[in-house]
Amino acid sequence: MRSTSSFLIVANRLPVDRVGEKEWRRSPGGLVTAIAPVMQRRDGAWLGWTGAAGEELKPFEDDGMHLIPVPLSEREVELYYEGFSNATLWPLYHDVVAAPVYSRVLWDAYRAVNERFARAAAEAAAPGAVVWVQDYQLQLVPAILRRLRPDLKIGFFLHIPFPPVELFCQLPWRKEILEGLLGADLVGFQRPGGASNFVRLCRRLLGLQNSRNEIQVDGRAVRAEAFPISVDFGELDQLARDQRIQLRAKEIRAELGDPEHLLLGVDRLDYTKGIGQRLKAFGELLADGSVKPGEAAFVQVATPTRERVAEYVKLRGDIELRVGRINGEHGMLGRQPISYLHQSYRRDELAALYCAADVMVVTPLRDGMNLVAKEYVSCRHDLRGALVLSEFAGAADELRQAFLVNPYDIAGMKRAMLAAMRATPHELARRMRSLRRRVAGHDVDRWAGDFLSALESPASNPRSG
Ligand code: ADQ
Repeated sequence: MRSTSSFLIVANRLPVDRVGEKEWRRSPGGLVTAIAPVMQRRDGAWLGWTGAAGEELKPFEDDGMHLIPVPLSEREVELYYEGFSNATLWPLYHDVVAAPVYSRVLWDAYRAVNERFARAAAEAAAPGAVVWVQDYQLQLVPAILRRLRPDLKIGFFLHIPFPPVELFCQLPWRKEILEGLLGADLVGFQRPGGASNFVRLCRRLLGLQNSRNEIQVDGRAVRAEAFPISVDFGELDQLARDQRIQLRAKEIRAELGDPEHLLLGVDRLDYTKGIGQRLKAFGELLADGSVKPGEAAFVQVATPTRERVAEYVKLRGDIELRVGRINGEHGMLGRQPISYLHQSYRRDELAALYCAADVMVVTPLRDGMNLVAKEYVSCRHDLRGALVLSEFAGAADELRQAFLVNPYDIAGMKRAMLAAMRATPHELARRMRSLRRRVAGHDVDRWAGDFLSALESPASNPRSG
């Protein structure tokens, strides 16, 4: 087994989940779906936690990838992962839609775990290697790694939004986070707004000079730039054309009683995703008679996630209550208007759902990108299907031909859902053609390729932001 790698991904989680004692399976979720193919092509190594507290494993190979586990104790999972990452940073970076917890104990754990990841990366990287650090759990890694290994090329990509100055300034450790990120040569964001928030904060809080998207720090230039992440359009397009998927899509519709309109939501069960708001809008459409019982069915798939964080426990209860109320009021024997599935789905079953749905409802209150919107578009070679999309998802920058909504505006969402249900086939095809063109031309390969070539190009020749 090799000792060091010239290309390294550093992420909170390894890209695999355990099945049984010794077997692993590639895990679902945005980050993994996006990077695994790049990893395999470049024969690199991936460093991250296995997902089991207290587990210490040696590096291993799986699915064509070299995987290097970083251990986390039970207490670190609670303080660094559930705590600082998901109860402090996650809500703060998503417009404080839930109140962030600010606690020095959580911060200390975050710092300690970031230090461990950086040390493990420093050991695994070959001289002059390219190291690509991922996401909000590891924002201190770039600076620690640079201190240990100044020879490395270090990139960082933030998958979630980077908040405006006014919100970020709440964080008691705001300077430390900025300094952590500045250890990278290139800091990537989903939207141009994230990059400019970062540059502005470096100027304001650290007094650093910049020219456009390039910040001067310790005689180095750090670039901040947007790289909107995407999906594997070709793979999804092909999957959706598969006869079995098409048959399954028909079957799903039949199982739901062949409604005239099938609406679909697919999300992690997260309070940023606006699931309650969209169900409320749908419930009101039934209540005010705009949609007749039996005319439309709503399928909401909500993957369990972060189940030990208090806000998520509360959210689950709230959503289940809302679904129960709407079904209780508008259901008939053997037929419910909302099918709510608190489960994870296989990729082919998800593709069949996308093919079956007339209206895909993606209404986050704030979202870095939202891959579900792009997956839906990739599956609709038939040019049917409408996408209702929140203007607060990063994807809204690109998917301009969606039915764009403000998820806080319930009346507006009702109008958009109705417009999507009533649009003519001609209009749907016009919109879907344009959406597909965008995603096909800006797929996940392009995202990773753009980021890595910007990282590997000399700093004196920056790409324009
Ligand atoms: P997420 O918040 O997880 O990602 P999203 O971009 O929608 O959100 O990705 C979710 C992924 O999980 C999709 O690939 C989807 O197919 C899959 N998924 C969702 N529900 C599922 C289910 N029930 N069963 C199986 N798979 C399911 C974070 C950021 C996003 C950003 C991504 C990538 O919050 O804004 O787009 O990272 O950068």
